[in-house]
Amino acid sequence: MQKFLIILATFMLILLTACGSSSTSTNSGGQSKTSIEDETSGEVIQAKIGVISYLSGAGAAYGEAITQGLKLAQKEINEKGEVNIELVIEDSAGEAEQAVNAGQKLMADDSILAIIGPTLSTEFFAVAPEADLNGITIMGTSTTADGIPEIGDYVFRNSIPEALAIPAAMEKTVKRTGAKKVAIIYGNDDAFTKAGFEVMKRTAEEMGLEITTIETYQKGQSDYKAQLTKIKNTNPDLVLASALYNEGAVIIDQARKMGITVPFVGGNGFNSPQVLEIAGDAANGLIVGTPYFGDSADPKIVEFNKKYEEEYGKKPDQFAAQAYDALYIYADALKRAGTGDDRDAFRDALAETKDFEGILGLFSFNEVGDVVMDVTVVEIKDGKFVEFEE
Ligand code: 1QQ
Repeated sequence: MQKFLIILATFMLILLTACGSSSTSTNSGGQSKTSIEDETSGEVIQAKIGVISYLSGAGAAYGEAITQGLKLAQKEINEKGEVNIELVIEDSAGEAEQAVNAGQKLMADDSILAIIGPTLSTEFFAVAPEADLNGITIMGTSTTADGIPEIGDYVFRNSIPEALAIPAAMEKTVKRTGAKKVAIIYGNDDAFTKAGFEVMKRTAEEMGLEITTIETYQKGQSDYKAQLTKIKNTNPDLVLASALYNEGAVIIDQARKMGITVPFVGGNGFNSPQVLEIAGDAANGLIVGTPYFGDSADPKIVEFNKKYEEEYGKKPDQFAAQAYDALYIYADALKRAGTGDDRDAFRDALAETKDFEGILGLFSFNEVGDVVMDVTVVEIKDGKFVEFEE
């Protein structure tokens, strides 16, 4: 019996070790770890970056785009040979608790220099204070709620806040349509959708627009008829919707089916090809503020599209582009830090990022670690994202 128990325990231990880690580690570009020293001797700087991403669940296309953008950048950066980045990728499933677990695992690993992600502001607000306390840099590539960089000195993002994106889209839309009455719908259980709502309400008030009704929904809801009926009855000139694509695309689809034909204005979460995938032509008339327009004639974006398509067989979206730039911003900081194993030196170098030329344009952090960047407004017309026509 004792023997059997020992065998069983050994077996369990092997099983536990095998299942213990769900993370994937990639190290393309192939620099050998043993030959790596710091920049002063002209050798490659080695760094391990933890990534927390929304890779499974209803909004997994966000995380897929982000990790693909990161991996493409990783490959290029490593090929250049100045720095060699290894990515340790964890899935957060869009859940704050899972993101915290992933974050703790990465923070506890001394070989991890810094973190990228998590994807959603809701997740980021749960993880970033702990990263800040632990003195490890964390940077969001898609987190757009107010107050993210203000969490602490080690907290950054390269995504434009809704506070910039939404007013830009609202102003252009109101100017073109002459809208006076707006209805609002938003998810009241998510940091990003709530932040977007606050910006919409504030901006509508500042612009002197009449808010006809404010409707809310919850994550995972599939029937929005009650909310949309109320909206329809108030006869607005515009609908302001603060939603992630997985709910937002369903909302706009149901709205069109109920005969709500007015334009929709949304935030960053709507700038995903998934909106077209889910809502099809119903998405026509959706207007969003974004740092990225994929069909831009900018040679940097044309080139990025080409490389991304070669690698993944599809066009990149905003989330892939932001992640791609983010890893280049990290690589740039690494070079200036001169080492890949000093968390403080890396933070200080990153904070000094100025006029970095990414595919999203010139990029700098302001004094709190928030972005200084231009907003583009795009709209869906004839089943395609196009630049907003004034
Ligand atoms: C946030 C967002 C989402 C759209 C990220 C996918 O902006 O949660 O802040």
